[in-house]
This record gives sequence, structure tokens and C-alpha cells, in this order.
Amino acid sequence: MQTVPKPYQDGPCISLGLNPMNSITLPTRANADVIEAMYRVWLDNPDGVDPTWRAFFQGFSLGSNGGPIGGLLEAQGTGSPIIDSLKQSHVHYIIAAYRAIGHLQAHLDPLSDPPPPVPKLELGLFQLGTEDLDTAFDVGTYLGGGQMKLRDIIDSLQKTYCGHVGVEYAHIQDQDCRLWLQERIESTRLQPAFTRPQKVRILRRVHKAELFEKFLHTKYVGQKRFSLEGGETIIAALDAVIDHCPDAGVEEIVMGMAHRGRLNVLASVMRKSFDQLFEQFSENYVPDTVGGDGDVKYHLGYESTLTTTSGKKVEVRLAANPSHLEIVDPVVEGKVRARQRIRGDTEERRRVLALLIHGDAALAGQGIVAETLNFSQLPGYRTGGTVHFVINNQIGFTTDPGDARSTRYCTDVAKMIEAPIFHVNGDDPEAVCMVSQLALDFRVRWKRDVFVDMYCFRRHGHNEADEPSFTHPLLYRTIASHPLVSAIYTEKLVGEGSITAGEGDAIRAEYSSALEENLAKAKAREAGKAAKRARPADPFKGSTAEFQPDYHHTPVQTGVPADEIDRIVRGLTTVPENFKVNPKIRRLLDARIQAHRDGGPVDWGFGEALAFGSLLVEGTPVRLSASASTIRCSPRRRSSVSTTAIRSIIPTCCASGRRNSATLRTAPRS
Ligand SMILES: Cc1ncc(C[n+]2csc(CCOP(=O)(O)OP(=O)(O)O)c2C)c(N)n1
Ligand SMILES: [Mg+2]
Repeated sequence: MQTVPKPYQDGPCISLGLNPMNSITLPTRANADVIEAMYRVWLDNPDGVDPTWRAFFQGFSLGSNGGPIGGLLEAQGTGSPIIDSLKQSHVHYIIAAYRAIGHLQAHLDPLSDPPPPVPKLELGLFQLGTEDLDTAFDVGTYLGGGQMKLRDIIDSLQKTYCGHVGVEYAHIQDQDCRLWLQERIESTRLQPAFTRPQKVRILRRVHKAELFEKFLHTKYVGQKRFSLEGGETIIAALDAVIDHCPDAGVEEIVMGMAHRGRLNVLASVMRKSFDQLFEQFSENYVPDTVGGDGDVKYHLGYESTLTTTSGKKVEVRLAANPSHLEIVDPVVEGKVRARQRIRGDTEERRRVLALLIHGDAALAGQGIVAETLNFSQLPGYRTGGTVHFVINNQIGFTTDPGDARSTRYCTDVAKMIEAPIFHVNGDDPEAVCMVSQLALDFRVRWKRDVFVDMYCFRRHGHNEADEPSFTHPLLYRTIASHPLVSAIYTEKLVGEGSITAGEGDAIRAEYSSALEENLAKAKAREAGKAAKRARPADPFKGSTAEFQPDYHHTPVQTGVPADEIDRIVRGLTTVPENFKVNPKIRRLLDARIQAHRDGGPVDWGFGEALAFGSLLVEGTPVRLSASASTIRCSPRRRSSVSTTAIRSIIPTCCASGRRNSATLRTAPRS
């Protein structure tokens, strides 16, 4: 790229024949560099140059009707071509177009060829042609400014926006946020730059994920496991995010996910012991579930502390989840807020991260997703942004995307909160890991949600007992011949010289022998247990359920000393000085004071408020949510009062987040 000299540089000037002419601001002798530089400023912002320059460029633009400025200058003897203004502005349009819709041209689906050229990105639409490819144009804000040949601009835009990643971020209204992301995207051309050891780690994670599925497939034939096959790259992506956490200041992750790949995540990411997992697969295993449906292994939560390559630890908690798709989302957000409060992280909300893994059909189909997203920036609910992953296997049970949603992408709901979305081809593990780490950086920097939509496929039926070719014979013929992602990635690494073919074989052999070993052990264990036919001693071993106290009926002390009640009543009935409260509310508060003085009786709402107050003075936070806790139509149960004088600030009351209301003795909003 050429650098452009600063405007107003000293040097000879040429008369351009404009009249009147300002001899100070309009050069009197040719200096193409100065004119180009001024021209660039004018293109970016017509008000950025003085009126004489502005008149000149406007006149030129009109007069030349898009003709080359170079001709004019050459006629004046400069010999240096200047950019054609009309074409130049179209080059700016084409850059803007790639930023906004380049994702339409990206190669996202591992089962398809790259998409055909998108007409909306064709040169002709921008009144540019192949004859312009070797012309240098100003690139505005792209890559820090300067000039590039059109050919190089297009190549660079294609590489950035139309490779294995298609990014949607033009809908972000906050300009600083959008430009931050744009800079990260464009400066790297969205090309992964992993070191050799990092590449080997990614390959190992992919092998590990495949091995686990292969193991279950061989060992527990026909059993439901909701295999991850076709989407194994997610394991490498989760590993990449966890490994990146210490750099981003994240110490803990609370994770939520449904059925698909859950066992693999437990084993390959959270390192849940194979023994425990296999025990739950065993035919001897009688899960102690309410429904007793044998599906307990897909619903259990788990916790572990993982050591990253930097040596730092990250705690990972996978929330237990019911069968109801996506309903775990708000539960995870609530857990994150609780964990953030426990860690004293209610300002930055950086140390505890919410990570949700969705299925493509569930993400688009379940209303709770939109509800949870809508809460994501509310003061009483925000968690500092969630990193969302989509295992987008392009099917939901037997339903195709076209029958399941009204929009192109399953992530379109994310645009309602202006979250950036990285669509990425799951057969390119480096691209997936790269955008996953970028997503984490984005979340930490902007405290907002971000989505990674990994396009993949489902190698088997919805569960392993289903026959997918009954409904999708052609698709499943294609899938049957599609190579493993480990094979695709190994070929790439060998091709670029990152590993030798021998090293690739050694890694595969290492995992294959681990598979054999584990199979043999599992068979031996099973043989030993078959005779007993007994249920395991602790069916919830390893789950978070283990740590919950036993339920009991032993009476507990609930009474509160009288002087504490006095204190609570004072707190509940005292409004700050100069706080103009509605007269009806004043009467209600006075009635409560009187009821307390008389030794009762108290109404339900007052009793409830006393109970909350007693918890608070004991140090137990009480969180009241929803408008019903402050609602005007239910004054007897409200926990806050509004002043009739706008903008009264009440320092003695806990912040309620509303300028004209005071919360009576409720907990801080954390
Ligand atoms: C609320 C709800 N509706 C329907 C179901 C039944 N169900 C279970 S999995 C599934 C398909 C989900 O598809 P997707 O989200 O794409 O996940 P995938 O299985 O493809 O990974 C359906 C409809 C359910 N469990 N919960
Ligand atoms: Mg799906």
C-alpha cells in the first residue's frame, strides 16, 4: 500500500484555472500528492477541507462526470494520475458492501462447495470493471487508509469476509464497538495465526472428540447418546476459549447446553471420568430419576477445575438441564450473577463468564432465547455478556432449516440485541478456534453477547436409534462419504509443513490405542458387575447433586427478637427527608407503624416485608424481580415507593436504579 503525504505540505503549486482562487489554500503549481491528499480528505468528509478545495472537487466531480482527474492534471503537466472521483466513491461502496454482506459469499457449509458469486458484490454493480483492477484507489478507513490497487482491495476483502468465516456486525449501532470489531477483523484478515504447538493441540482435541464418540458407538451399540459426530470441532473451540480465559481475565465459566454432544463435553472438556460416564451407560445402571427414563446422563450437571496451558486454573460449571430445550439459558444467567456476586465481581462482571451452547433449531424456535437475550443488558439481570455457541448441524430432529425458521440464519434472533455473529465452517478447526477466542475478547471488552455459529452436520440420526435416510436419503449419502474433520485438518497441517505425515499418524495411533485400552477396561468392568446386577452405590457420583444437603424435616428456628422487628419496621416505614411520598402510601406506612405499635395484627404484605427484612439483617440477600415488586396497583406488597417530586435522590436507601423511587431495605442490585 502506498502512503499518502500530509495535506498542505510545502512545495510548488499549479494554477488550476479556477476563479476566484485563494493563493494560500489553493496551490498555484502542480503537486499531485497534495491534491490527492486533499481529495481523500474531501471524499471522507466534504466539510473536512476549506470551501475553495470543496468547490474545486465538487466542480471537478460534476464537470468530469466521473472522468479521470489524471487527464486534467496531465494536461497541466503533472504527469501523475489522480483518482477518478466517481469510481473512487464506488470503491468505498464496495468496501462497505463486503463489510455488510460479505458473509453471503463465505463458504460455511462443510457439505457444500463454496457458494457461487453473489451478484450484490460483483464489480459491475459498482460501475467498476476488470479494466480498473490495476488502478490504485483510496481505501478510506479500510486497513488504516492509503491507496491500494482495486485487485488487491478485492482480494483482501474476499479473504477477510468470504473465507470460512462470515461475520455479521454491520447491525451494531454503537460505532466504537463496531469499529473495534472491524479493526480486529480486518487487521488480521480473519486468518488464524496459531503456533505449531497450538495447532497440534487443536488436532489432538478433534481426535479426542472423535475417539470418544467412536468408543461409545462401538461399545454401546444403538444406545441413545446424541452424538456430536459431524460437529466435533466444538470440543477444540471450547478448549480454545477455556485456554484463553486467563488472558481475558476470566476465572470461571458457567455453561449451559442441551443433549447434543453433552457427554463428549463432559468427558473431553470437563474431564469427567470415563468410569463414571460408562457406569451411567451400563445396563445395570438404574438411575434415581423422578421420571426414571434412563436419560439421567444427559441432564446431570458437573463441575471441574481445569488447568490451562499457562498453568492458570479455570473453574467450569455445567448446569444441569431438563429436556425442555433452551430453558437452561436464563438459569445459567442467574447462576452467573450469583457466582459474580460471590466473587465480588458485580461491577466489571469479567471474572465469571456465561457460555451457552445451542442447537440450531432450538435457538431459532424457542421463545425463551429471545426473552433471555432481551434481559441481557438490563441492570437487574445483566451478566456482562454471554458467549453463545451454536452446534449448527443444519437439522432439528428431522426438520430442515427451511421448515423451521423464516430467516436465513438460525442466529438472526441475536440481532435484536445487536450481538455480532461469526458464522464459521466446522471443517476448519483453526477458523472456529480463532473466532471463538475473538468472541471471548469481544465479550470481555464490550460486556455484550456474541455468537459463534458453527456450521456442521449430524453424522447419524437424531439419536443413534433413528435411521436418518428414511427422511433424508440424499443428504445422508453425502454425509456417509464425508471425511472426518481430523483427516481434513491433518492433511492441511501436513500440506503446510506444520507436522509430518508420520507425526499425524502417531497422534491418530495414540488415540486409537487409548480407545482400545478403554474398551477393554470397560468390558472387564462390565463383566465383573454383570453378576451383581446391583445399582451403583451412588448414582449421582460426580454430579453437583452430590454436594446438596439432604432434605430434612427437623424444625428450624424462625423467630426474630422483638428489637430486631423494631429495627426492620423502622427501615420499612421511614422515607428519607424531603422525599415526597404519595399521601395514600404515607397513610399505608402510618397504618403499619400503628399496627406494629399495637402488637398486630399485620396484613400479608407487611408480614412478607418483615420476613424479607429479617433475612436482610441476617445478611441474606433478597432479590425481588419483576414490576410486581414495585407495582402501583398492589401497594400493600410493594417494596419501593415513588416520590411525587421528580429527581429526588435518596442516599439513605439502597439504589433502585430509578431516579424517582426509593427501595425500602432491599438488597443492593447485584
Ligand atoms: C421445548 C422442547 N421442544 C421440543 C423438544 C423435542 N426435541 C428434542 S431435540 C429436538 C430437536 C432439536 O434440534 P436442534 O436444536 O437443532 O438440536 P440437534 O439435535 O440438531 O443438535 C426436539 C424438537 C424438546 N426437548 N424441548
Ligand atoms: Mg440441529
